[in-house]
Amino acid sequence: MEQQVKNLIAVSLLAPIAAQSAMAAKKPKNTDPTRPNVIIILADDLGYGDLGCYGAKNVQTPNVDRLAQQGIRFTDTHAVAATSTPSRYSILTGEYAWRRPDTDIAAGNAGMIIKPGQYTMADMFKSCGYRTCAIGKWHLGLGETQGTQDWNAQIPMNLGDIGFDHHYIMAATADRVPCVFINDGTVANYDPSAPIEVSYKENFPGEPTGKDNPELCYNLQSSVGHNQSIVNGIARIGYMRGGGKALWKDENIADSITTHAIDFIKENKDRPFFMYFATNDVHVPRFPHQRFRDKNGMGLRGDAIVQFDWSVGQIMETLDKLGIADNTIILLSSDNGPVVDDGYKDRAEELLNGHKPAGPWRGNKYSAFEGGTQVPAIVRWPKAIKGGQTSNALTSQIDWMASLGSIIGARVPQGGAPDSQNYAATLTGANTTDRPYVIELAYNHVLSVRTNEWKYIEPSDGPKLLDWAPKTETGSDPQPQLYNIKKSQWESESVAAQHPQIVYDMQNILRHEREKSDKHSFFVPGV
Ligand code: NG6
Ligand code: CA
Repeated sequence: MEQQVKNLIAVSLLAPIAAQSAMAAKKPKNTDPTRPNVIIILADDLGYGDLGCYGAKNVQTPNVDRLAQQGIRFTDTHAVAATSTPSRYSILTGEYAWRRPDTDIAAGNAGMIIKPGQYTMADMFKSCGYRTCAIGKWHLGLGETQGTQDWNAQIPMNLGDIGFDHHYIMAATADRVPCVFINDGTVANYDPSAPIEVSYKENFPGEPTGKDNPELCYNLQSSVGHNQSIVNGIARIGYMRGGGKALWKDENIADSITTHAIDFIKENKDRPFFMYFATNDVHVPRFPHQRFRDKNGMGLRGDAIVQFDWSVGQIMETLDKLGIADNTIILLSSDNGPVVDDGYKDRAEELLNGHKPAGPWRGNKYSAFEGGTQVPAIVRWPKAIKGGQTSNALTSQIDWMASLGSIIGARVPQGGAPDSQNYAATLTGANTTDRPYVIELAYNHVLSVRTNEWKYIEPSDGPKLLDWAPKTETGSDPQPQLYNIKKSQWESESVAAQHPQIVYDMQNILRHEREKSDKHSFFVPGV
């Protein structure tokens, strides 16, 4: 009897939800395969080897693994750059970041790097009737020029001016001030009693810093740098004052952005939408919510991966409940390769226990070696893509814009997305055609070229290791380097001397690509 009552209660409680989702599932309005919803899930510093479906053993990622099982897992996809700002710039504009001098890792008070005149991925979707949004990490500047933003009012130049209908973002990274979310151009939860000031030059009088007050860094301590303003017991890069109740708590960032993403999906369930969902995970400071802690043996870095997987699962579940998963493309990837110690004492290095964040590749974030730009990439679109596929095609995130544009029939204006090529057939598994070559940009501005068989790294004079990111190989060498990737994924011994013709051909690719910058109408800031 008691059990019956319990069942009854359970059924009656579930009924409205079930009815709702059945209703939604019955007739999703957007079933047009030429207007699929598109969600880009872009993780931060997530490595090729950090996911179960890419071989990780020390951490579980069941949601991402399921996404891969239901779609295509790519094994040779490259970010355009080995750091965030240039990588994201390239995804969102379809232009190689290295064509511009001002796309290095942006400060939290950088001016907008993509100016309103430039054609963006968001413009492209908007032109086809999509509702567009960006949620999470931005790191491409806000406002007109560096350091001139008034964080206490609407920031006059923002993502709304480059095609995003809705935006809920952090200006840069979680380790850079200002530590507040910005909702459609104004600080979210703004606290008038605590006006916000930001400087990347000097501290505000009387404010504690990580350098002078390490005892106030009760949540995480710095290992390198990260010794300026302290927010939530964690010292950051840059100085800020104020913020009050608008200041984020690092442990709530994933919840906050995931909730906003779910709300956006729900609001737009009946019309085509494009969502750029850029997580803070697994970038430093890694400080995930308590409920994701201690689920794996790798400490905070592993917990951040678990938290990322949770966010992905929430988005998948939302699509399922609304009955719109079938005609939604999810593209999941990372902005650059992984890094273990990136400036906070989170024990990531000592707890790896055999885990290889970059999988089989040499180097990591920042590096000219493959680990700098080799990223996981998964595409799921149940309506049009058969699940369970693995594609070994050589692909680059630079082509997402033209490829997605071709799927939705966008007419890209002349000069728009100039480096992006249409590889929609590869992206959707219709074939496994390689890009003829992929260009990679390292932190030290060195360019590399990958073909299906070869990897060429141009000569440079810099140090072999970054002094501020321990164990990070730059890939620099004064000699040109050539590796046969087909023979060995690990770039161990350069065979440049044995293959002068191939070195020449690879150099020619770079020369040819660089010459394009002089000839055509690439966007030049300030002109
Ligand atoms: C570096 C930071 C690093 C990270 C990186 C940007 C130090 C010592 N290191 O300067 O922690 O913030 O910039 O990462 O400050 S990215 O993924 O956004 O490009
Ligand atoms: Ca990154």
